[in-house]
Amino acid sequence: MIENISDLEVSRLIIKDYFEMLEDSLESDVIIVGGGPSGLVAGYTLAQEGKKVVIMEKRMSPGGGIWGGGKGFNRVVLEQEVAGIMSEIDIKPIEQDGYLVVPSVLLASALIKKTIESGVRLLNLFAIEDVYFNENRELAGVVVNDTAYKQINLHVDPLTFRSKLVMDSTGHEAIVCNCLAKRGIIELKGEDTMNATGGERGVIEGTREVYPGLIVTGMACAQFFGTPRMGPIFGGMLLSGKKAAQIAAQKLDAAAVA
Ligand code: 48F
Repeated sequence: MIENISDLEVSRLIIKDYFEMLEDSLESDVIIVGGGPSGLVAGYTLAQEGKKVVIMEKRMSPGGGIWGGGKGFNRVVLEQEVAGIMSEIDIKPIEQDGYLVVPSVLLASALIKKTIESGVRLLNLFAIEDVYFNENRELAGVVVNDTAYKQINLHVDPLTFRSKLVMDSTGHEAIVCNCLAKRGIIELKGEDTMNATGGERGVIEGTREVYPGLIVTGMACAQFFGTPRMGPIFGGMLLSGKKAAQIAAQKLDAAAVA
């Protein structure tokens, strides 16, 4: 029989655990803005290599565009090249006509589980509104507010979080890139029309450091380089996350030696 629950103790436990994580997240190796497929894969891969990673996601649930499948039909299609990633996150996809088919809700939840269990600090309901530069004008963090304040248009001053690298994993919004573009620091080409092959290739090839301290992943690459969108095929997003993690780890390791 459940009895004698202390309501105050429940509140205290939540506040204590959350604020310990929050304070620990103020400085990290990598801030990943956006918890979609590319950001989650980059996050758990880096965390498994011992890097300190914070993912900031403006919505309640990470997973980005995965949940909706295609037009709300809750399946996603992936290329055979991500079979290894499916094993990493413990999913057994259906193989059909040379593709992998997975329930979108399963893919989103498996990626989230893997990310949290790998030690990534996940801050949801965190909306990035600006970037933070170090004294050399390299990207060195983000300026963040509460999603709810932004939704009700309430002016509350934001907080700053620092990191050695920032990833723009915000998909079509490319919010970090846009913070630089609106000041004329970089130029965004804007994504091209639907073409799955060109889109997937463009995302993988485009995953790179596009400004000192800023790595783009996923659909943000298409916004940056003007490559096509590709609809509900997700292998390119997952491979982009892997490539982004590799680039970030190399940079962090090189900086640690120097
Ligand atoms: O859009 P999203 O899933 O990014 P992705 O990893 O994957 C793209 C695919 O889902 C799909 C596609 C093809 O396969 O075309 O679109 O490139 O996830 C982006 C995440 O970033 C969050 C947003 O809520 C989503 O979960 N996000 C967007 N703006 C902000 C943000 C912001 N200002 N602050 C924090 N998170």
